[in-house]
Amino acid sequence: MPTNNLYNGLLQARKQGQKKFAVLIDPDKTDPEHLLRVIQVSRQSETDYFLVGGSMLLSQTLAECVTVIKSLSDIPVILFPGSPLQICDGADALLLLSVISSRNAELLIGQHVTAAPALRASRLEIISTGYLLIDGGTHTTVAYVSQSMPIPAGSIETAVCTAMAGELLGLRSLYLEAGSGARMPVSTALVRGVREHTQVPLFVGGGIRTAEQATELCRAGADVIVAGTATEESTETISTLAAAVHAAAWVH
Ligand code: 1GP
Repeated sequence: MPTNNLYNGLLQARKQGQKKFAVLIDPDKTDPEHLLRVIQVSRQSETDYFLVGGSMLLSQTLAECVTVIKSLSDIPVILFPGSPLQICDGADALLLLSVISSRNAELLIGQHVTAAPALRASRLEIISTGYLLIDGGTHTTVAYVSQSMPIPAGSIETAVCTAMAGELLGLRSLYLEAGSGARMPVSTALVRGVREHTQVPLFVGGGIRTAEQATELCRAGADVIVAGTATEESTETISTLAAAVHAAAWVH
């Protein structure tokens, strides 16, 4: 029977105002040498989670990537699947993403139906997650693949109502996503709005590159900061972002 350890850890951190940092690893965008370096720097900087997955994976290296990470570190691995094909029992948990900002039935419930038997049979801890795509100033792969329009960056009410609906439907976490490589991350005003109206753990990702951005997003109410592109470009960014996130513990 899968445990609830990872989710309970998120709840506890949120309650205590601690902030978590996750490095997103897209198996297509890393080679063995780079992966080893990412793992090494992540361990040194006490990165809290690895998220593994991508909107669209070309290579068949997901399972191998997870195996390498697990063999070299104790950092929990959370699958961040772009499709039901990205399920792998070697990981610790899986964010079961429902793209609640879209009206694309396949990504709201269709693919979940397809994946349900495999998820049930797996040992993965499943964390149902309301995934909100927010306009980050660029056309992103996730918008194309999900065939959905992002919520306009300035439409805070729409994002807040969508997040509230996701929570009311029973989704156990929320993810505000500007898209990989976004020009601008989700705004602090939007994060603050969602935080004020919801209770579940809040992930924020897409276009986060600097310590200042990470700090501000944490102060606005993000519980977990996710970074991918910036860490692919420079592994040193992992240390910078992890330090900023961990220093942004929030008393509220
Ligand atoms: C995770 O898609 C993001 O939410 C990652 O975005 O690659 O821009 O960091 P970046």
